[in-house]
Amino acid sequence: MMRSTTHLPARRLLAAAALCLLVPAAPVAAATIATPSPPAGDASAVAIKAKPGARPVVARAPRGVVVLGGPSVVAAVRPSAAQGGAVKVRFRGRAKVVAKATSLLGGASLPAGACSSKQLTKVLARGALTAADAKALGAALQRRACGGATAADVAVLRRLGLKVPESAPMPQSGASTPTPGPAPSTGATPRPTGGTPTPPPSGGTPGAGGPDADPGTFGACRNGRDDDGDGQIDARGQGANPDPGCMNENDTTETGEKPASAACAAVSGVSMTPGNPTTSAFAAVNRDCGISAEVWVVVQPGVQACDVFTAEPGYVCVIEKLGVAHAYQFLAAGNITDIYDMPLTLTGPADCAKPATIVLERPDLSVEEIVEPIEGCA
Ligand SMILES: [Ca+2]
Ligand SMILES: [Ca+2]
Repeated sequence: MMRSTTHLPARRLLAAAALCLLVPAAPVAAATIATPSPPAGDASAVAIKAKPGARPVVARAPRGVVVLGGPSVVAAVRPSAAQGGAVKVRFRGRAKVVAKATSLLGGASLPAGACSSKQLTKVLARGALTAADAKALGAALQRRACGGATAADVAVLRRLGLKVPESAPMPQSGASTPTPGPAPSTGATPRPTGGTPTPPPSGGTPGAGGPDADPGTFGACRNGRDDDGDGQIDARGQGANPDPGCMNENDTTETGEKPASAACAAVSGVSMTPGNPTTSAFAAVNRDCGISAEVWVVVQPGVQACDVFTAEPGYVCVIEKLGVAHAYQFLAAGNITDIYDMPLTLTGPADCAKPATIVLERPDLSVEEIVEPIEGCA
């Protein structure tokens, strides 16, 4: 008893001292920063003063918006099909906005600090793009916003749904041929001189002028025609039965998609729900199909609501223009998956005469399709 009373105060002091070492002096503050909402087909950015090396984390991004950036700049890129709204990012520690640009493609420029490193090439959220496209978008936007953009960069930005002003020519409706001419440099952004107006990227891609290219007006993916004769027409959003060979409406060929393997097709497909065989359907992609980054489904006359269940977290199903169901991983939340189960509600009684299409977009950007009659459709 005596012993403990004499030693207790010293022990308590020691314990209190140890506790002081464990408790941080002050909680680490987090700053949330918002970008201006970019117009459709454009990009906005904020220049930021934060700790060097601080990494922004996306707290909120409208559907389809791509977020790029690092410690001193964050850009919100809104492809034409993406929703509007500001992007919010969080930084550990103090961070504040020092400059804003609402329209990077309209000619707003970034402060030199934001351009001195390649932060816009870092993808924080890829929206509805594949990882490779999001990366290509970042690199092209970095050059576009900071000077040094090439015709190939402009082509990449346009292919991914951005509206780049006509400082670099592109074939327009009614234009006769893509004949080169001097580029009228109307854009306010710094651009390299020369202005060679050829849109195809370097490397002499022969496919750009292939058999189903349509020089002069819109390309093969938005001309309303079945250019490759496979019964599918144009890009998603351009027609009721889009062609998976079109990456988007600015693509110049409808070709490139391949049939999925027989093993995959055997265990996958679209079927009507037995209790409601007119407007309720189910699309399934199963294990023999291998990993897909994204899946989209076309059932006539269209899909008005969808859901997706996969083996990995973070997937959403959205309805795109003209009733295409599109399942993809929102904000790259984890591993991509090989199994997709997608309940679908159709816009009207299923058109049993028309096959359903399931499109598998692979991580290596190749595209496979399953085109089959709708099971249980009468
Ligand atoms: Ca076409
Ligand atoms: Ca095709």
